[in-house]
Amino acid sequence: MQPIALPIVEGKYNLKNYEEAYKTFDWSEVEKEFTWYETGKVNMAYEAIDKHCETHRKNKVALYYSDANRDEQYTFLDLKRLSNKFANILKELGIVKGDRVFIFMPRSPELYTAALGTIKTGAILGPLFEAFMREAVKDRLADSEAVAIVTTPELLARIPISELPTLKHIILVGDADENDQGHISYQDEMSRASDQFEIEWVDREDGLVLHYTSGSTGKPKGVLHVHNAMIQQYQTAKWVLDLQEEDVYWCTADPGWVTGTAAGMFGPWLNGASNVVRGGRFSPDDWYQTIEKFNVTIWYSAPTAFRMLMGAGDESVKKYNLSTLRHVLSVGEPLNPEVVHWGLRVFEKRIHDTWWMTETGAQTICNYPCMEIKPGSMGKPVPGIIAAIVDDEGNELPPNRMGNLAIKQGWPSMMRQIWNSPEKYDEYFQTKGWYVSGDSAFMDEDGYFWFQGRIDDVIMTAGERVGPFEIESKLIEHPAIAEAGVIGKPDAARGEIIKAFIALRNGYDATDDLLEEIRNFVKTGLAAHAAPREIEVKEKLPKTRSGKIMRRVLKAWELGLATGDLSTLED
Ligand code: 6R9
Repeated sequence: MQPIALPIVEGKYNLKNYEEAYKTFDWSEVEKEFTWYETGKVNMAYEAIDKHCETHRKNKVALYYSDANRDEQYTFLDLKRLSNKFANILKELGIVKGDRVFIFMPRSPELYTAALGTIKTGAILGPLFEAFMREAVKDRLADSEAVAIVTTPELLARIPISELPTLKHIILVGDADENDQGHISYQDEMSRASDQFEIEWVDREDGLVLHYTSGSTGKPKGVLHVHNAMIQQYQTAKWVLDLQEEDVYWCTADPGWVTGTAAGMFGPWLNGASNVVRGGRFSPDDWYQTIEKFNVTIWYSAPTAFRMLMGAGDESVKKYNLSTLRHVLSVGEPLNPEVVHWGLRVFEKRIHDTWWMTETGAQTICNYPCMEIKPGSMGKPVPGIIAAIVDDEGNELPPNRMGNLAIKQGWPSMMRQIWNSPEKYDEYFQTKGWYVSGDSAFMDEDGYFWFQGRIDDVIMTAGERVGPFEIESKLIEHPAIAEAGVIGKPDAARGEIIKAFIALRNGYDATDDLLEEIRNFVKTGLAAHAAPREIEVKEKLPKTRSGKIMRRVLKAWELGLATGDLSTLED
């Protein structure tokens, strides 16, 4: 069954003819945009912010920020000066190129200032989502051997400083009390720091940002991106986001995730766009208000958010004037055709699905304004990107055959390292020059890609990527739990929810209180979004002879499917 394609809406788009561009475009065309073309050196923060201060954009608003208590705007010149100040603070602390500096705080102008200032020093930025709890924070800071962290007094307790020997500097944003003595006050230092700074010019292949993400086994892995990623982040912001001079752009993602840096900071600012950041939590009214208040023209969000807005009903959307919107996009999980049709009805706009990953560093398979959309499809490869469906040996499969979604190795924003783990990095690239994504998909006869599922056991819940192993490891730390297996259970609103199967130790009963305690144990130990929404107690869990929990069998139980080949099952 072939769904009906949504026709192109006429308009002046940056990418005018997809097929033509796909045939002729070469990444070397973009290289001239950046300083390395002349000097051999570069810096993302210069290209994103300072560069525009030498043009008509100097006094253009770079950042509109609002939350329940604040409502502020910053020009490119403001951000240049503020990030210079922050870079000076780091420099005085002795931070040098290549050091890992983490930022662990809610979205705020200070977060963006600190991120840009960090990059100006040549240090590698480690953004951490504010919801992470003590152990998740510790794993990431320890693995990367972070030397400094920018955080708030509220989050300070989640940083086990005494267990992190490399962590020398804590910079606190917000009112510190006497317990916080000995740490550095962001406000005090910013008020005295100079707003002049000599940028650390780096090589294209020097580290820029380290994003921790989940796989199906082991601890989260640090995906390293380098300054060279700007080539693709710049170009996709132009073609996919379609950013133009007058646009006001709102990406709803937090910089703790790749969407929030690549498409929430770098891509838009490289193009000199005005960026909206909304702090605080999701609420339909706040979100619609944000579009109305800032006259947002381009809006990038996620299926989970769209589904929640859809759930809030037409009445809520009708209260606001959203007529400035001209381009709407989605990323993070499959975008249901139903949501696309809802978008057509309530916004009178097509929602453009885009597919990419932390590891790809920028958008790779997308729908473009100048192209027909097939609701339910992720679209076609970005010009300059070669994508295919391959079998396990790396042979390309013909249209309509399901297989591994793969990208030809060597795209500009490709990750360059898994921190501390060259073996893990190599695992991605073992099939004939293809990067194998871990997603399964097929390509139809028109070249559109269709997502089918994850091949591994990674869970996508409310747009966030969660590794089952990390949750299982936490669960078995609980004294009542003998064994644990975690899967994603399909859920209409969240894509998947986390479901844990557990076996209890002798002497424990599966009371509601105990299950609630277990849920809280994960919530407070790892992160709220990692806590299982459902817990089912079993006598025993299905294991392989080598003792690995068979999540595949758990999933089959859950979905009422046949369990398939059980030859490796323990008994
Ligand atoms: C950018 C980002 C990556 C995983 C990816 C896939 C899922 C992302 C999707 C999608 C279906 C889309 N995913 N976009 N699935 N349709 N348009 O989300 O990065 O957090 O690393 O997640 O998300 O499974 O492999 P990340």
